[in-house]
Amino acid sequence: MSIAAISTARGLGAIAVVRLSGDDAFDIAARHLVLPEPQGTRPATAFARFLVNGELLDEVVVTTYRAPHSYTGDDTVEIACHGSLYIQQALLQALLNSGARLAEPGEFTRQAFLNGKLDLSQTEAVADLIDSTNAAAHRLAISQLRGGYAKELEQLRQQLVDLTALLELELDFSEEDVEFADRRRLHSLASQIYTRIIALRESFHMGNALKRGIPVAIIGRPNAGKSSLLNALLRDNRAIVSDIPGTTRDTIEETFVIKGTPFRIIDTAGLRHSDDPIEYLGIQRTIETVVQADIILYVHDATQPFLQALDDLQELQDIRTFKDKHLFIVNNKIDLVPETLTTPYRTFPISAKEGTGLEDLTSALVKAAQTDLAQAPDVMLTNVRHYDALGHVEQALLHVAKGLADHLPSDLVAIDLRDALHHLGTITGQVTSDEVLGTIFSRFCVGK
Ligand SMILES: Nc1nc2c(ncn2[C@@H]2O[C@H](COP(=O)(O)OP(=O)(O)OP(=O)(O)O)[C@@H](O)[C@H]2O)c(=O)[nH]1
Ligand SMILES: [Mg+2]
Repeated sequence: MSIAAISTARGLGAIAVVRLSGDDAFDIAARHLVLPEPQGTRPATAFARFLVNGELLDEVVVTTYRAPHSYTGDDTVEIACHGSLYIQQALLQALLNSGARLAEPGEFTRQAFLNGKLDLSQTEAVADLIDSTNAAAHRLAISQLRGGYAKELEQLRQQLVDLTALLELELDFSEEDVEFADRRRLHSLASQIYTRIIALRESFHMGNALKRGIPVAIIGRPNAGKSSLLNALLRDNRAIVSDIPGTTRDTIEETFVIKGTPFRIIDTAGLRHSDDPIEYLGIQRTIETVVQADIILYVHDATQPFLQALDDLQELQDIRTFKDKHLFIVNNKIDLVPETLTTPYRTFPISAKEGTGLEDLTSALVKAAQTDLAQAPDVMLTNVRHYDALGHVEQALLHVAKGLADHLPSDLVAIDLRDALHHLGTITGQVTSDEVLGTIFSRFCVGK
């Protein structure tokens, strides 16, 4: 059985590509394609005529891939035709009439996974690659597709297998009542793996930030101009701006890219003590946002005493939210108060209303992101599913370490080890369920 689908974007284009893959792909294609006669010594060309019921539908370019040397690992034919919607559909329909089945979303990639061309984490990287909208996300997806990530997982798996083998050795000996000395070695091996997993899981924050945008929280008193700043940065009237304090009651989130770096900028409810329950909830949400942000822009209204800002910052400092974060003071409304403000923090004089001072601020954002990136590990976790799976591995390893320390019998410890291996296997797809595969491949479009 073969599958077929239009692989280029829906709609009209100069050229469209129809992909056909499976064990009878070549036969099906041969029913429609007429290749030009070889002329003298001219090398074979990829041009062909595509016929439907003996009539010329289009002149096309054909690329053939013989199994296993194709994306899917099966025989594959890619037919590039003219992009007319009619031609695309008629060509696909002809292939379906000749015995192919319409491919489901992501089915070509699923086939690649089933044929062992890609592991599961790599198929997810393919989806990320297609989704990537900026340089940073693109770099991450490429490295997950090609780079160290799969190797890292394989090393972890190998270490877990080694640990299991050592433990089984102990099992064999225990019958002969040999005092097995090397539990310490087992323990140190287990904690090595554990440390590595913790580090990988910690990289998720940065990996995810790069994929979804580095979180930037805009905070400050009501009416300071937070929403105006968001709009100015986005060059758009995304958030409602008004002179009524407490206009923004819930967080508003938008992504934008500066110099290839994605930021996720979050406008929040103004910081103040409020009796209004909805506003109060908004303020709680603000504090959560601050906790998750990498960069904090505290917007100060230049017409107000800076003492206010110091109070707020002190209060937030007390709940220990600023640790390891970049904090910038944005002194807004300088169109009203021209004199400069000196603060103990990095301060940017701007007018959100008139759009002045924004370049320095955006440059500082990019620089802060680059500083963080420079410290980022080579291999980064970007996928929530993997993050969760590694969480299970981490738990299982904790049990292993505890079991070893408590001198539990080896067969009990082995159960937790197998559990760890199982969860690690779900990432690469060595262990998998239809449900998980279904969720992953439903992210793809038809034709990929
Ligand atoms: N003159 C001047 N007015 C500004 C500037 N930025 C904002 N404003 C005005 O200040 C008022 C409050 O602006 P918002 O952006 O709604 O302030 P906010 O901080 O989001 O306020 P809340 O959502 O209520 O917490 C509006 O009337 C804005 O037009 C500025 O740079 N200069
Ligand atoms: Mg607002």
